Amino acid sequence: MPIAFITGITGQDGYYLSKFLLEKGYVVHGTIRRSSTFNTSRIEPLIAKYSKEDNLILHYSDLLDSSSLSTLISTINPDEIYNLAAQSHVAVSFNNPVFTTQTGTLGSIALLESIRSLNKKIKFYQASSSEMFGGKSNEMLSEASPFDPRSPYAASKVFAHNITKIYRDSYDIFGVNGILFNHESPHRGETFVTRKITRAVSRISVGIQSKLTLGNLDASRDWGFAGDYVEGMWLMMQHENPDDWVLATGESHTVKEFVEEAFKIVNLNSSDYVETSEKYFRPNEVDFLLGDSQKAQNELGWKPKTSFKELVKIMVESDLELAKRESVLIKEGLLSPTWDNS
Ligand code: NAP
Ligand code: G4F
Repeated sequence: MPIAFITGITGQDGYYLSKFLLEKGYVVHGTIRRSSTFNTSRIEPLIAKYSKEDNLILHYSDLLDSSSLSTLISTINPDEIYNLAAQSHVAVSFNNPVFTTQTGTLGSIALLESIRSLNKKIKFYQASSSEMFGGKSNEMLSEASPFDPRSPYAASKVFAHNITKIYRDSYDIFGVNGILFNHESPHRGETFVTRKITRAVSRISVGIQSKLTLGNLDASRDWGFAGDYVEGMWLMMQHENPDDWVLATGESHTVKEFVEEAFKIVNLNSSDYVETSEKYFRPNEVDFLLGDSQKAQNELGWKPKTSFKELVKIMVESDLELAKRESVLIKEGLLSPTWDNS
């Protein structure tokens, strides 16, 4: 059975990728961070299903602890490493620039060094990002487009992207960069804009929230479904030669369009509930992202399966179920709503 090692297994992509690999028959090892509260909620169903047979094994580690990463790689000797861990929130990266940069850069080089010294046959996937492009024009962006990072997060991703290429070219290591445009799901973190919107719309619809406060409504993103994108990550690792590939839908929508589509699903008018606040604007904005995934389509046979409208619907419907459960708990006095004004 092939063995995969995933950093960031507790995140959105970590959940979808480990599910995908486990269903393919992989043994999956993942790193989790020690935390004072549980941080494994996304992967609990996978733990219940796969850990008894030792197909899913979790290890305490941190991207800043290179010795623990190296010990794990030498003990597990995986076939494939997927480096998904990151402080992945762009706005937070302006407040925590050193931590974001350390996590985004040191982890990738520590993993690549482990591969170089322990076993050069181990394949390496780096989670690169469309944020690296900067988004100052309305052009379609591909693997050939220049990088122009606009946040500490994006700058750290450029470093990790470049060091992956450097190890590939210098040491003949199978290192790939997946340049992924925004991808979302019901498992998306709740402070990213799509999930913030679908959580609020659902709570407003069941009467337990009164407004939705956002930042820049004009920013435009190429939004796909995370479940589609993890298949692309795996396909990159199965390609004959390592390379860089863009995964994107080829459609860009503004935050305002996402908001309107989400409210339409619950038959409400967004203008009755949405307000903006300076608090959610960033010191520097990526205005427009639109990706060209032709190379991945031609070389990997990958293509996005979920449309923008389907994505919004999947997320709103899932969050409606959550909101209904919250509504019951509020009525029973077991939960206090804290989300208005957040
Ligand atoms: P996510 O939900 O924020 O998950 C991030 C993961 O990284 C979590 O498991 C988190 O652990 C872990 N982590 C954070 N800091 C760490 C550290 N110092 N050491 C070890 N683990 C750490 O992100 P995602 O949406 O799944 O994205 C996965 C990767 O793809 C990230 O690298 C992201 O930057 C990149 N990316 C995402 C998108 C997108 O649209 N989703 C697009 C392009 C690239 P905790 O659970 O303990 O916090
Ligand atoms: O959902 P966001 O926070 O995602 P962002 O900044 O595009 O980054 C995500 O995608 C990247 C790929 O391009 C990943 F690399 C990264 O890790 C992350 O997953 O914000 C999207 C847009 C921004 O322009 C932001 O200014 O939405 C705008 N926005 C407007 N109001 C808001 C809000 N964003 C957030 N998080 N919260 C708001 O209230």
